[in-house]
Amino acid sequence: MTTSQAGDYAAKDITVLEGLEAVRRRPGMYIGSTGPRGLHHLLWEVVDNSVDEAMAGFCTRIEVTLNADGSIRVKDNGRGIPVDKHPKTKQSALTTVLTTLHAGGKFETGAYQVSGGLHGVGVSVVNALSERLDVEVVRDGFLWTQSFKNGKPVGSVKKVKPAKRTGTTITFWPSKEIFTETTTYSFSTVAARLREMAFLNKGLEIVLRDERGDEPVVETFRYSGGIVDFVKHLNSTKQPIHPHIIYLDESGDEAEMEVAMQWTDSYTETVLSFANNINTHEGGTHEEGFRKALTRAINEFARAKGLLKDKDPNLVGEDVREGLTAVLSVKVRQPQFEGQTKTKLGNTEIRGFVEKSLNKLLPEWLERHAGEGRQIVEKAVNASRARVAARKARELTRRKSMLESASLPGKLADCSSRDASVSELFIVEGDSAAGPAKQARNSETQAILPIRGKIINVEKARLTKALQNAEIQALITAIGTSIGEDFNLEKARYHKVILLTDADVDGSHIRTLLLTFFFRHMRPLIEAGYVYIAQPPLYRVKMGKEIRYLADDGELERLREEIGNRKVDVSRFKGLGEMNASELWETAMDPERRRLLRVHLEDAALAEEIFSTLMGDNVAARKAFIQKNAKDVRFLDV
Ligand code: 0RA
Repeated sequence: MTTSQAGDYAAKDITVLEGLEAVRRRPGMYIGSTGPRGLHHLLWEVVDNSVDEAMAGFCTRIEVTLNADGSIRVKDNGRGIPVDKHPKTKQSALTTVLTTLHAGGKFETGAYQVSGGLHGVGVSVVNALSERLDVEVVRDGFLWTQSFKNGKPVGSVKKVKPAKRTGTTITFWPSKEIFTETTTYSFSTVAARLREMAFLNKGLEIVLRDERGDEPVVETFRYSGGIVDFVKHLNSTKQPIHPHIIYLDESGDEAEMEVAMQWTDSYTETVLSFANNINTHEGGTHEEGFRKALTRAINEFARAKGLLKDKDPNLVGEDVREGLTAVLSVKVRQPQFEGQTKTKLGNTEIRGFVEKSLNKLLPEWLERHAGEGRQIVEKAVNASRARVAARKARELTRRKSMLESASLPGKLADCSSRDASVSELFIVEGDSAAGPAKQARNSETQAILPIRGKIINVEKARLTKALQNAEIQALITAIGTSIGEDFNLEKARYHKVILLTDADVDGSHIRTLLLTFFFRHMRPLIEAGYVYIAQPPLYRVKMGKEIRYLADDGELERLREEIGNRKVDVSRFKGLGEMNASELWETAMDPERRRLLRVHLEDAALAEEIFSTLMGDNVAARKAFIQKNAKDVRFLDV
């Protein structure tokens, strides 16, 4: 907005309205998309503002309510958005914050801001994309309110009545014109993000209420241990190899950092990093500093205690991080977010800050807990031995040639197209289903890879072992991207990898094994949106001449309600193998008629929890988890 001269209200107002019109014209520029992700962004934006108040030390409680009428209310007990009139604009600061692009943040310096990244676009963007938004502020002894329609004020700020304490309540109704796909929030997505926020802001109480169902659902997140509780939570289904969760923190002029970590007996590493509460999926300078200091501290401790001899080579980062669960959180005054998804921290000064802090703190901790230090080193030494042995056995070169070899697996029925963007790979369970699938397919664009029996559970095996598994080898060569650090998305031979498994327990087990493999070793394939789940129907219903395929019992029930007591002929499919080629084509393969669910991992921590719980050793935890989440298979259905 340009500065306007006194009295030049009309011109000023036009500039403001134009600003928000731009948001409505190109919403994707501001919130990424107008799909479910963009919709959720609106809420993150509002919550971020309240969390900023908490980080500044003025807010202790945030309440998020998913209302029955489709609106969302976010209430905090911060200072309240200022309502006083700006001497220049003659407009209440409240109106300015809600109607001016990028004017949402604090005016004072000194506070951390979640700006520049995914969020931080300002609540005015939420206002612009809401058909209605009501704001209530308690401040200066009064309740103040204002309402908006599509970003435009419906009236001026009203001084309603005297009121005690302070705070801000924003209620918004996402615009159905903008969010054409859906305006419904997912409870589990919101809960996961709010829980993460509560972990990252020690002591902050965040309450989530869902008033949309018959019975209200309430979850309260408050962690007095902060990220230590986060690590405890991530490791709740794993077996720690030492008792204490390591917690280290440091604050400097330019930033604050804290890290919590604990090693378990697993073979994978889980390092979650955050900058100003934003999950830095792509890493960045804070992670680089952390990794460097960690590798150094463990090596120095190992040598000092004689656990590594002079002749032994150093442990490499990969060895040191095997089985590690860590949460690294930094708060930076002016974060720079880079990378494809703007989730990579770019501030160069942070690398040195984190590394230097940990170069001091880590050795101190290890000295004070020498017994635990030894256990950690022992694990790293074992990892190192396994790695060296594998290399000695030419495992690495074999793996390279295997993964890069031009020869495709024998049982792959490939498609003829070499254009990956139109090519699809169906991973089909069992030979009996593979036959009809091969017959039915469009062989130009659809390839079939049969998977026999159970593939190896990569959660319980080191990578070298997993790579000896024939099913895994076939999978990797067929997809073409290689895995782990060698992964290259551009080499993907298909832009749709579709899991086609039975609708029964075995089918869902195989599906989870496959997803676990993708999650651990080909995560960018999921992140790129290339992994899908086909949903073959459970029922075929004949109603006279019409045939309908129904996904589940719920759909069958709805159909019965719909048709009353008309006579229908219902048959239940037992498995894919029972379908003939044309049925399989119609229900699971024909791009015009099939149902596909795209798999995506919005929240790394929840994904981690799901995979380690579903595929790990803790049977009780697995049972409890499945019972709790039976209706909400988010990772399998969003
Ligand atoms: C601008 C300035 C101040 C606070 C806020 C905005 C503020 C915004 C939101 C949005 C949701 N909750 C919020 N709480 C506060 C500082 C006010 C002061 O100095 O007293």
